[in-house]
Amino acid sequence: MPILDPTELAARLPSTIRMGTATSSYQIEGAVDEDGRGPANWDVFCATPGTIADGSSGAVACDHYHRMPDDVALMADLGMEVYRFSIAWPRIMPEGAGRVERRGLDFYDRLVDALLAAGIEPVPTLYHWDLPQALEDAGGWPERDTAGRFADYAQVVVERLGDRVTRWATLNEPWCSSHLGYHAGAHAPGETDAAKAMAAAYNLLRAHHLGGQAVRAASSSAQLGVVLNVTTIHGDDEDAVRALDAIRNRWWLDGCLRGSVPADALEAWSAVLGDAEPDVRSGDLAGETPDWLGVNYYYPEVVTTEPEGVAFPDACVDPARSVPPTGETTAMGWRIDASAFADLLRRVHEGWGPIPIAITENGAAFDDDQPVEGRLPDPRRTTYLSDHLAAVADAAADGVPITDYMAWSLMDNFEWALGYSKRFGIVHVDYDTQVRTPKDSARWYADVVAAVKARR
Ligand code: IFM
Repeated sequence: MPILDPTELAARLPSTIRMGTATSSYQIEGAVDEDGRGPANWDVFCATPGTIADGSSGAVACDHYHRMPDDVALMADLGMEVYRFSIAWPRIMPEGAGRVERRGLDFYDRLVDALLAAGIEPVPTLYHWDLPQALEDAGGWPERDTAGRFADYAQVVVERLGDRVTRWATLNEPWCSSHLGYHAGAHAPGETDAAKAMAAAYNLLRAHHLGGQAVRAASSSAQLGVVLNVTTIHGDDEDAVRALDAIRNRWWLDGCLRGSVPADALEAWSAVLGDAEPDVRSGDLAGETPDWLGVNYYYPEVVTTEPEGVAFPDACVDPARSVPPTGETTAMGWRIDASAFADLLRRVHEGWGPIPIAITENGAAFDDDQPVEGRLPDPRRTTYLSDHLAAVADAAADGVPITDYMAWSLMDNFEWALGYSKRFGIVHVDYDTQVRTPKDSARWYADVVAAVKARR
């Protein structure tokens, strides 16, 4: 579709939708050795040869730790209303448990104050993949104990910031932390063990529930959320679609919103354990029903059972294999399909609603040019955002209660195993000088946000 006129697009969106951007700690902060921060699993993973495409790490990233006031001013200049960032557990509890590092808390305290002063709502995520290495050494997410340590950490953070922050997300995309980290070996800690990935996935559900209880205990006004990267799955083989859907979507939606795991996923987990049984205990998921759900959407999956299909990174999804995309893709090689986004939102609402849904990430990496005299045209990213915002408007018009849209990402940043080679930002970052330049997509997006605000 052609890029929509910002006013026309804003007129289709709910006038109440709050708009902004999202980032995460390890991807932007840098300053990994400052103010008492302890080592993270990603520091160790990046130091392992062959793990990161360009051999880089998040050691400097966007240097946001030192440039935070300017980055908040940049968001304010763009008219943003909401900002989802994550808190680095290794800054708060450098050993993963016990001792609290006051200087780590102080940084987020300043960030929250700066955001509020700029009229931007802070929406922190408590865990966006940077686990204290001490906990990874103790077994990481496959260990039950890690979920309890997460709850302790959540309590400390919410006690400090809960007087000013209302909306909290426990976890970001726990599917990645479990399946990419412990099965595909593509994320920290780089393991390739299906049984560990499933135990990690289960303990992340427990962490959401235990952490959620801690959030509510620490702040009576907290609005609790969790951020899931669920997606639409197509394919001509029903069993294959169901198998991937169980692990990718229903595990997380049922686990977080209903306090149960799907029977077919449990069966698939049992199958990889041989004689052992999954360690599932009564009351494990009986914690907290979230007040809101964060949905991160990038692309739909297409599955096949044919041998030419490619193995998925998920554990336990036999017989599903991935059909490689044809047609236009982003620089990540991901399909572009905005109508699948609207379908996903309708499905989540119909199947797991009613719950307010915040779009907590959506965006695209493309091979941008360099800025010239402060301008950087990025029409493909603007088209992607325009099409996907139109899909959000369609879903909202069908009754899906969508509260927010947060573009991924505020600025180019460390794209995990792909290093700095993929740029998702609406703001360009020159990693040599740390100069930020809003791309044309940021200018267009700022006009959409202004037009939404003008409707109120
Ligand atoms: O950069 C990531 C982010 O950390 C989590 N969601 C997907 C983004 C793009 O890959």
